[in-house]
Amino acid sequence: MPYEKEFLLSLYRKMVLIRKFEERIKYLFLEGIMPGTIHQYQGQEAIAVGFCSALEAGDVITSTHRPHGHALARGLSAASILHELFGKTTGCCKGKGGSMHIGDLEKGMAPAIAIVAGAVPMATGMALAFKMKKQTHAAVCFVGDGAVNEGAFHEGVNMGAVWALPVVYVIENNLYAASTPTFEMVRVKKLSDRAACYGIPGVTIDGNDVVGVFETAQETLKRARSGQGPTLVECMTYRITGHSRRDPCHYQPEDERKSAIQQEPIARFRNHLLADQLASEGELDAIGRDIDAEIEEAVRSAMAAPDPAPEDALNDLYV
Ligand SMILES: Cc1ncc(C[n+]2csc(CCOP(=O)(O)OP(=O)(O)O)c2C)c(N)n1
Ligand SMILES: [Mg+2]
Repeated sequence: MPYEKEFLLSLYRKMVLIRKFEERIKYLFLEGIMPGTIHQYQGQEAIAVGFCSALEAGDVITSTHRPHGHALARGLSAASILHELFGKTTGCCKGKGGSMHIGDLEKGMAPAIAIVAGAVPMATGMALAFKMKKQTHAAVCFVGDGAVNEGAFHEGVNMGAVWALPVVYVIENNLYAASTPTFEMVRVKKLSDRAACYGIPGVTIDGNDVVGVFETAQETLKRARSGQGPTLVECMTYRITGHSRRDPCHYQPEDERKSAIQQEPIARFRNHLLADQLASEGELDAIGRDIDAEIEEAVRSAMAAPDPAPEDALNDLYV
């Protein structure tokens, strides 16, 4: 691979950070220690990491009801997210957003929107602002496959196309919208075929290949920044966790699930690094141990952090 070892290990590290973060909070949630609900990102890590690794300072991403992976990939700390999940004032949204509204504009992530496709017009609007201000920044809009049948998706993507805005629309096709199989909801064979109706390029790529995703991100962002407009990128992947809390995934056929797990992005990339002698087992395990320590410290500090004062409830409201 034509990449420095340091860069490849940074991709691996970020994917493992997301996986371990999600696995840790799954138990905090199931044990009733963490409040609220969560939608998790296990299995889709290569998409957030591949795309966010191609971003620059000043670029912005939008996210969905499944935002933890996007936030970690964009550089929000595990601690600032965990504090938010515990509803603490020290969280990235002062504890007022919770899981589905994670974000930090200073880090280049608009607080996530849980309404399916709700962030599409917002990403388009931020890209319009970049263009009007003559900035070379770009927006990356992550959506699920379920978003493509929402009106907001059509309106947002069409407007981005018409005005050739610097935005990349990224569909994370994990084959399900909650428990509904994606290809029972559309007649097209590829969701990227929808790009034709907006007159923009559409591609379908392997969303479990982190380096491939990174390369597509580089190409489509270059296009966006140079005034050539948006691209619709469909990343094929699989959600190897439940849709949300306590979902046992009974609707995922056993053989489909088994083969998807064999294709999951982290083990695949790890095997690749080892086979190409780009890293040793010891080095990769040490990365995992570092991350375990980082997450444990974040959990400890989140649980110890102060709860918001009741009188703060009406602060930061937009009226
Ligand atoms: C407009 C709207 N309709 C319904 C919901 C309830 N809902 C939350 S997530 C979800 C499924 C979304 O599927 P997809 O877009 O494929 O994302 P994934 O969950 O697979 O990441 C639904 C129907 C919602 N949040 N917003
Ligand atoms: Mg989906």
